[in-house]
Amino acid sequence: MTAEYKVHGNVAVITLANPPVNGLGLSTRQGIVDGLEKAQQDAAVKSIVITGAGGAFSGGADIKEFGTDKAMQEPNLNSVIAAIENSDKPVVAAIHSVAMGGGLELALGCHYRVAAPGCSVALPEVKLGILPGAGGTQRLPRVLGVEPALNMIVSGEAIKSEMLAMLPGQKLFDKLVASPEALAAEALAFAQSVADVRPLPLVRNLPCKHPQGDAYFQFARNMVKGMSKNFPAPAKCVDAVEAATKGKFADGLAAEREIFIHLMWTPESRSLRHLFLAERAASKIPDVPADTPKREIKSVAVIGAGTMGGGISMNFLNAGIPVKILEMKQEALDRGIATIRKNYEAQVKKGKLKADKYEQRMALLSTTLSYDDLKDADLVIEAVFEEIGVKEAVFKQLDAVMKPGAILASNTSTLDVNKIAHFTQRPQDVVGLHFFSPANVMKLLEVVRGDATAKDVLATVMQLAKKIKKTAVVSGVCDGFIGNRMIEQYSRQAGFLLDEGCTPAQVDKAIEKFGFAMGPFRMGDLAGNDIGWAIRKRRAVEHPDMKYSKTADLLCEKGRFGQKTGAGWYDYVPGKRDAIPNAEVVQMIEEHRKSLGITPRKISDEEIVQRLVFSLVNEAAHILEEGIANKASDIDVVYIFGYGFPVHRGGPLNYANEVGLFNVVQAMKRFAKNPLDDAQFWQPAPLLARLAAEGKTFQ
Ligand code: T1G
Repeated sequence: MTAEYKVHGNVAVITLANPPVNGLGLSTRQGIVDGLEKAQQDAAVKSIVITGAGGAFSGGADIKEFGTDKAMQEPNLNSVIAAIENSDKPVVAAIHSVAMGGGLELALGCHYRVAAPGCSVALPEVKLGILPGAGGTQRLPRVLGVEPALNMIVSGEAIKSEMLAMLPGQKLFDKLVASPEALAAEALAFAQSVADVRPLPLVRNLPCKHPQGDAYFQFARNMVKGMSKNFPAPAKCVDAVEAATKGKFADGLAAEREIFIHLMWTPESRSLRHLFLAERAASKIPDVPADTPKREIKSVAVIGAGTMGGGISMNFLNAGIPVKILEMKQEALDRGIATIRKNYEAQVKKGKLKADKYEQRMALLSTTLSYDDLKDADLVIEAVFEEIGVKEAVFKQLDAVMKPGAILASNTSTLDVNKIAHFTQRPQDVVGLHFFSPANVMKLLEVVRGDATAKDVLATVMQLAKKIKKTAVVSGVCDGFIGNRMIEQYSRQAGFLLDEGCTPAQVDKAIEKFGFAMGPFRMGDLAGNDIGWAIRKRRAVEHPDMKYSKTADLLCEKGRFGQKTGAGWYDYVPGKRDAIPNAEVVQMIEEHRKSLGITPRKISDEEIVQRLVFSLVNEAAHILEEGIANKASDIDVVYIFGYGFPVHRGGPLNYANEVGLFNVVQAMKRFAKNPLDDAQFWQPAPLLARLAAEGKTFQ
């Protein structure tokens, strides 16, 4: 049983013990009701305390149970809460650290709540595409007031217990103790003090009204509508809280339950729950045990003070880790430091960073022109020009100066990490750390595992990634690793669509309607079309048979590199990001079609989206079967956090599962018949073909 029962004097204490966050799984729920039953039967027990062991009161329903029978199996959470409310003896929740979702709802079912300061309190269900399903939308407004409660439920954000305790008229906490250490004793004393109080107070009996109900909820709906594109749950939260103000508690609870079950089965909720677990699963490497010893990273060196080197450095400064940046020339260093300062000052100006914190971070930063100054760093990350000869020179220098046991990392986005590792005498200490620009903003970090990379190096960088608030995914060594290898096929399809009859705006609009923030052509203009141009030139040498549309090269030959040159696929007005279609570009594409003897055809948005998205799916299936990625969910994490795949679709492979792999393969067979496309590419990857044939999904 993952709930312990112990009697202290005349108080029974039920302690949730389901690490890591006391998720309210079936056995924990059973343990609570068994404890309540024991307490009712024991005449010596006058009152009851429920608390959580370890680092949480409770993180809510056990997300790992969702979608299984256990999640709804009795006693379900509503039944547990009903058992608490029907207890003959007072039940006191002793809350600390984390009280979220079902955990907070459990506490709201208790007669009293005693909290420690510093406890993160939230109803974050909306972030999983659902809403509180155990009375949270009905009880929280009764103890906090309608507006503060609705704000918490719609945002899903955590608020500290001491802040909530200050809300005028709040009835969430009956007592806020002085410190977390004082909670246990104070909760016991409180439980004794209310042992004889009758009637037992029930949150459900509190009134729940809003003075301008209709107007307020209309305002709330308008606000929520604007901020929840693609997600149905936030608007439903408003409906559920409004129900709390409209009628009897039982009716409101029934309304909440109905909405909860509806939302649980929406594809958006399935996607969000998939991503919640996928993001956390990414840090687990199948052959690297969680208890693998990690190397201590007390200081970091960065080679290169350019855009990437500066952004990378900021991540470590933000985590309080000293950074020494090396450049070849003083002016390059000065420029790099100035850019870091500019980035911080912009954050200070926006109120996102306190001035003293800014100075603390800058105090951790030093610079040098000499490799010898780097020798004591525990980790060095090179972020120099993307050319193998330059990398070779840098790694040979690093190999000569860095202390034994230092980790040598390359920020390369496409080059062979195995080759780089063997420029040194210590390939086991070499790893790829592929940050995404802007490196101090983008959450994704591809950790590229060389053949020789030691397991403790991997374990160390995965732990370090969490510390610098990155979502790290391990990739094997191949051209483009995971994300860039997939976007290569996506970009090829985008080019073929132009050859066959689309305009850049039509392709972008179709995929943006699907949910991408930016289509491939607006994205190219943002990143710089010259980057893709350089990669295609390199690829033309390495893979001469790889078929591309020539339109992107024609565009670059006109110097239309994108926003940085004021014009690319689209035109741009200085200082604005609006992509303005350009007639000359459309004409250039038309003339190119004519030169190929292609008669343009009308292409549906559905075909555009399928070819772009399924090209990602097929390449991902190859990446999986080659072992470049450890699991399908890792690829979804890469593409959501690094390439803007729409969150409500859950990632390319989650989306393929939703569509049905049989249907994906059927579409690919159609595309393979198109002579202007790449029939060879559209042969389903063996893994995809097998799963589709067996009626299975990517796991
Ligand atoms: N259920 C199961 N496992 C959970 C969990 C949960 N609710 N929350 C966290 N974990 C696991 C997580 O997968 C990871 O596992 C480990 O705990 C540490 O998580 C009826 C139905 C609590 C603030 O949405 O926000 O209640 O990787 O890395 O940064 O209305 O986890 O170690 O194997 O995030 O310290 C509502 C979600 C559920 C809370 C801790 N509750 N969790 O953050 O650690 S729905 C939530 C969090 C619900 C009711 C409905 C955070 C945290 P592993 P972590 P952290």
